Amino acid sequence: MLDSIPNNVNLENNPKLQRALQRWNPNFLDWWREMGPGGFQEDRIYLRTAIGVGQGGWANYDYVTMPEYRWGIFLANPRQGETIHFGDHVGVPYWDQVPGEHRKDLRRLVVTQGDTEPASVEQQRLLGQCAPSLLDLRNLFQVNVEEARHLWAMVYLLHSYFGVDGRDEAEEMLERRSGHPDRPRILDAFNKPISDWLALFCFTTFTDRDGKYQLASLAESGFDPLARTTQFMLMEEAFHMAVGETGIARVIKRTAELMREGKDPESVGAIPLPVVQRYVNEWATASYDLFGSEDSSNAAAFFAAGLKGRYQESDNSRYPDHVALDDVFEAKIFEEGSWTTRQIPLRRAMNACLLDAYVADCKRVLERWNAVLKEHELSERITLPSVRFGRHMGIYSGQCYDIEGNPSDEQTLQSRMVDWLPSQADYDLVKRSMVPVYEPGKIANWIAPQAKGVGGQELDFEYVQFH
Ligand code: BYC
Ligand code: FE
Ligand code: FE
Repeated sequence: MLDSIPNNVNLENNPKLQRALQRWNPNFLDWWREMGPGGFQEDRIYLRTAIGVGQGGWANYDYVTMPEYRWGIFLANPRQGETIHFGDHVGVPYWDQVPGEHRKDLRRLVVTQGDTEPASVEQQRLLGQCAPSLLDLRNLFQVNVEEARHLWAMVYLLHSYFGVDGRDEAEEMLERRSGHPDRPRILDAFNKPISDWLALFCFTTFTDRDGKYQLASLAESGFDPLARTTQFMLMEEAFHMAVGETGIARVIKRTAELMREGKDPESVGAIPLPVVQRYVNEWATASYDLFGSEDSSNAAAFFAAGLKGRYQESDNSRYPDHVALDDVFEAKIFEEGSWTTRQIPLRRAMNACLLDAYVADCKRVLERWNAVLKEHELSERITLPSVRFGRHMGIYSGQCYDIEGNPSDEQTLQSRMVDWLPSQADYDLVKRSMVPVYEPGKIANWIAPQAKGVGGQELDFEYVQFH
């Protein structure tokens, strides 16, 4: 079985890694059958498989059943530079082994990153049962197999570079479970249920985008295997985010069309804009928390050690100073009745810097969603919640801010929460819309069709062949 793993890490000539994967793989497959997409393991899905890092390595579409998917192990091509370009070790050659003094931190970063990947598959496991079209169903499974490949990527690092501890961590990746009371996934957003496709599209827009920013910051790492592994993963992240962004755009389009016709979207099983807004608020906020605290000694240590950089750290025009010892990051915070500016030493504020870059990216997505409303001559707009609203991590957690980030008080927040976050009635409404549509070329009533097919196929292609 292992000879069929597409890879560019010379697996053929690495008996130690082969043995490690031979032990891990059956457990992985057991996990996939138990926690992967529920009910579709025998069906043939028109999926893309990465078989190389070059251009042609990408465009391999064919029917496969998911347990037979060829999960691969890829590193991006070697980087331009050859030396660490930020933190305390600027100019030191990239590490191709784990430096002893950074072993604990690196292991933790790899484990945290790796843990999110199977978590997301678990969160999405029942969505196939209410897919709005065959193409959406196929796209969900493409995301799922790629997240599982991301798990493979981190497990490759654990087995290759972290010895016995790495092997144990690789096993534990398959033992934790999203939302489990005793063995939860590591980061909070990965323990939240994703019960419908509106939540899926918000998750892939906002939470996979956290993935993009975290992976990009790890792609700057002085530990070269981590940098090149995450660089390759970023290519797959673009598809996940596109599923989310176009998904929400299609929901908005459908609702806007109905509103233009003077119909109440809910009465025909579509989703009213305020419900979309509340889902956006829920998932954007949960994703902000994934950046960790704005003021973080961990972040400072990761940066100093050259393990985790800022977004596009190697771009000198973005960051003239890659040592970051002299600067501060200013965070506005409301304390004891007035606004103050907290000055965070820049290295301690690396999570905040990454969050800033992320929020700017999210704003561009919202502009594109709002362009759909504008095209339909509607005055409604979707907005992004303030980074101060509803936080459970960081300097704003435990404080009272409204959705726009203005200071508030607990009572007001309580009374306004139904306007800002989804209520049980919202979840129920969305759930009622989720009727499965599995006929090629057909689409559910709550969402507009995709603009085009995938893998060179038309919209009405049979993307999933049921057994
Ligand atoms: N939930 O110093 P702090 C993806 C913990 S998504 C629970 O503020 P730090 C994907 C933290 O661990 C990308 N715990 O933060 C997307 C620490 O614990 P200890 C995933 C949290 O450490 C969709 C304490 O709180 N990749 O790939 O600077 C589908 C204080 O932490 C949370 C990564 O995250 C939270 N939200 O930064 C599939 C990259 N936030 O020390 C996949 C690797 C913080 O008290 N991870 N804590 O025990 C990291 O770089 C960092 O661990 C974090 C946190 C950015 C997550
Ligand atoms: Fe991923
Ligand atoms: Fe992803």
